[in-house]
Amino acid sequence: MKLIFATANLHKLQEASEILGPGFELSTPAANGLTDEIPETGNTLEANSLQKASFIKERLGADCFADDSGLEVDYLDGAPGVYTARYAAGEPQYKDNLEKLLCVLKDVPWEKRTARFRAVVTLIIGTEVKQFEGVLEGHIGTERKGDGGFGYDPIFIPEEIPGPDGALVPNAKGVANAELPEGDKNAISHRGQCMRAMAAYLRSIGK
Ligand code: ITT
Repeated sequence: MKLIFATANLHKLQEASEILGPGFELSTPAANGLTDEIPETGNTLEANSLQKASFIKERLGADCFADDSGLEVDYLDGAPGVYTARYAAGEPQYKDNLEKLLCVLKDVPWEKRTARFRAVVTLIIGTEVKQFEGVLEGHIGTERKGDGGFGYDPIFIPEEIPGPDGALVPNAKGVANAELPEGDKNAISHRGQCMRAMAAYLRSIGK
């Protein structure tokens, strides 16, 4: 099945392709000739996710989906949340955002460093609009670890990880998302949950 993924984030594209597998052919707006910046002016993940997918549907007329995701840190009352990609000043790189968060949480003890990744995926098929949500619970670590994944993965310590038989086990060693094999991150991640729910929905409507 062909779908446009309304994103400029190639890490998200790579993860989604991996999770959805060979039955799906994903492409970006840019690969379809649309290089305009996709607007993202809402105050919630739901609103931004819908805005991104609707923009692509209007411009390209094709079936598509969008992901809006963010990191909610309890000590910061849910920030950076919808502003996760733009947490540090200016036009931040991943490392700027991550360093700012480590700095802000510098003296905060482990038990108060709870956080979660949340993703909202909006799928537009014909005139039908459907949203899927995924949540990954964890803690913000005190230092960067690993070089897999992207964004905040080097400082996100998930609560549970896949064990040797694939079943989830407590993350006793405090492994960061960025230290997990790609398949393990996708098995637990907020985006993985959304993509699998979206694929199940598409199967249920015979797509
Ligand atoms: P698009 O809007 O083009 O899809 P974006 O990177 O701007 O790409 P968002 O507005 O949804 O995407 O911002 C989400 C940010 O949250 C993202 O840039 C990362 O910093 C972070 N993030 C989301 N999912 C993540 C993950 O699986 N691992 C690490 N960081 C993640």
